[in-house]
Amino acid sequence: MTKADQQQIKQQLSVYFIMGTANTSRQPLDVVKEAIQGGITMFQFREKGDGALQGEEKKQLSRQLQVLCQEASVPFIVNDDVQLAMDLDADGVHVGQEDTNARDVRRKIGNKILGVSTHNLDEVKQAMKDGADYVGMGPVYPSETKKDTRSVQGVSLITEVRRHGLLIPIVGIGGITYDNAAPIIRSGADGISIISAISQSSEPKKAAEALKALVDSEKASL
Ligand code: TZP
Ligand code: IFP
Ligand code: MG
Repeated sequence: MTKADQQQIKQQLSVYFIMGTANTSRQPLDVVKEAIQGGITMFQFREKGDGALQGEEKKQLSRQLQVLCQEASVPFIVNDDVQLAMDLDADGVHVGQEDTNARDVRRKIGNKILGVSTHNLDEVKQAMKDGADYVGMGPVYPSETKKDTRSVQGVSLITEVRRHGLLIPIVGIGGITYDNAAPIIRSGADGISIISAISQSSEPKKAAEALKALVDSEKASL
């Protein structure tokens, strides 16, 4: 990972949209299409929860979403499912602490993007050793989308990691909206990761647009 690659990932984390079929009552393809039009900078397919697609259906939807992302040069990341990411030749994989060990994932995916969820400084250092390209930190705020989270941590871990001089790309996640996003960037995160504030919006394009403008302006003012 060169310095230039790391700068590119930091840029791509700006507005990182995550979605699966459980996160919308609409056609997932329409929602992601609109979010892309609004300027999301990365997308993660996270097919979990009630009525989650499996097998061939999951594969077909993921392939269609990947095509949309490719047409717009938005990196397409698969949550957890390393095999699916390899089958599709996705741009990357995101894993949590309970999922496949990050070092094993790195071995399997070569130079694809690897993201790891982290909740304390030790997990961040371990993720860096394991070859993570970025780390997710949260929940920053209470989330209605994922209830079985660790405790809400605000921006404390983001602040701590930057205070230690660690330069790994960081994205905040959990309960993030237009109104509470700015402190995350000001604390040193490179972006915000969002499910419901875009997927449940009546206008995903406008929601994404506003978030992108906010993150860009916060980054420019640092
Ligand atoms: N991990 C921690 S919080 C969360 C995940 C996947 C859900 C984020 O969703 P929302 O709707 O942006 O709070
Ligand atoms: N963080 C992230 C990300 N993705 C997840 N699926 C998750 C936590 C549980 F934003 F990508 F870092
Ligand atoms: Mg996971």
